[in-house]
Amino acid sequence: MFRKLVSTIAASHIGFLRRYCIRTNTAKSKASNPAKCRALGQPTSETHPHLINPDEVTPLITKTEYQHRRCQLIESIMQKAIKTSEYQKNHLVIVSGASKQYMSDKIPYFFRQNTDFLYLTGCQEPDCCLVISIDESSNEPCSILFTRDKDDHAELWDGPRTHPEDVKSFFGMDRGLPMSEFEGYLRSYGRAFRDLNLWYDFVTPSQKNIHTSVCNFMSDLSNKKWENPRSLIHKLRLYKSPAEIALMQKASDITAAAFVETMSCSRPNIGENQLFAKIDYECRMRGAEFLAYPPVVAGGNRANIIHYINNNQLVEDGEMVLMDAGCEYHGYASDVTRTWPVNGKFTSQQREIYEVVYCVQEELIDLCNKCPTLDALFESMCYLLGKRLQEIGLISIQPSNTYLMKAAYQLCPHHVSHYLGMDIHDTPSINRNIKIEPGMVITVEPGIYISNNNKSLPKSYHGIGIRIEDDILITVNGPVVLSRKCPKHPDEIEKIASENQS
Ligand SMILES: [Mn+2]
Repeated sequence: MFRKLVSTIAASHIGFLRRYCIRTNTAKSKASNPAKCRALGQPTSETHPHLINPDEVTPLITKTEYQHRRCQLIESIMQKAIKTSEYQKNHLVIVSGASKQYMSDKIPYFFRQNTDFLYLTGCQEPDCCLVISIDESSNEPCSILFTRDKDDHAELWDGPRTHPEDVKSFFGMDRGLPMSEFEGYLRSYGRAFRDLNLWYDFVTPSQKNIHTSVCNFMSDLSNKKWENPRSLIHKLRLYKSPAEIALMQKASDITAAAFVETMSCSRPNIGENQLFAKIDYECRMRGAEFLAYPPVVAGGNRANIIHYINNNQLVEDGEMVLMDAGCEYHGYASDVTRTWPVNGKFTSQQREIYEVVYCVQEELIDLCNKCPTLDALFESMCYLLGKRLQEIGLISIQPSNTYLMKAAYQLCPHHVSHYLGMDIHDTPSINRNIKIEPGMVITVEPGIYISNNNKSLPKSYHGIGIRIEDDILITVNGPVVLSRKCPKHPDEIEKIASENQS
């Protein structure tokens, strides 16, 4: 019946999937919620009512939203299949979660879930796997979540694991199965449907055991046809839902407030590690789980090392601090950079360069009204920086724009923007040459870096490294600066940074 539906008329499968989605979304589990008597491998509204409301799988993201994301993925797969006349085949989609990583012996790193898997399931446990089958024998696509087998000893050490029986009601999946049945499931699926399209990321596998099983499964198939679902998932992740926007707004608010506290505790000879500790503390105290990435806390000339994360020097009187930091709030990141004088007062050269970066950043945010590509935004940054540096006499007046932009690029060697979301460099398979659209979140982060080794600029400017970075939501009414609560005007920066000077 399924095959008939999709093959009769191309458009009909969309209607079919819509009906499937509506049915799944409104279906009420008749069984009483087993989570009430049995703990899951992650917070629920019963165990963590301060974090999760009923019907949410993760904070603010409901079971319905996760089901909708899976439906959207099925839709994009079918749409792609129709274009390549593969729609009559059976499709098997496998997206694995991450495994725990160890720093030594039995000492784990903090667990980070595979983002694509988390986006589609909301499952926060290690070693799980999502399988979606779209086949001709059943009337509907089927989402299965494989979870770790019960293990009393392991659970004594690491806490409870989600039971496959609880997967339907909590995650809104069609089925839950124990991981020990994964290989058997693949084998019997391969026997039943010889002509199938496998959707699996062979390029960046996230779980060793799953990868081995899928490779074995693939080698046994007579028809070895596969595609990577990664870019389809990234296309969905690129556009943020209202709940995701609310989470990102909160992440930005927390980061902004933490920045204000951190700036205001600065004084000469403060350690970069102390500023790191301060921003981390202020973010966590406001509800963030942790910083979304190792922050750059760079005093003086070290700001010219773009990815400086040693953070182990003292910031001397007269130097600036460049801090690139942001928290992660329930799976969503913020990414903010501010640069301020550690003693609360810019020198005239610092202020001169700061104002150039500040004005260019404001102009670039304004340019987002025209929905350019990120690469076009980068070109604009080079041009605008070049123009302003010419105005203050740091780049010589030459007729050619190419010269201007090249000179500016030498002072800002990094891109001006990336997509932002569950990952810091979000949806990396999405090219930066597509026009930005409402629903996307991007960073705007111009900078000027004049190291002590710079041979073309006067010595009085040496050791100045400045970047200003904000998180921008694109809407139909123009750009919204999510990190707007983080001060950046030079007067405001000086005021806050001089609050606690002894
Ligand atoms: Mn950034």
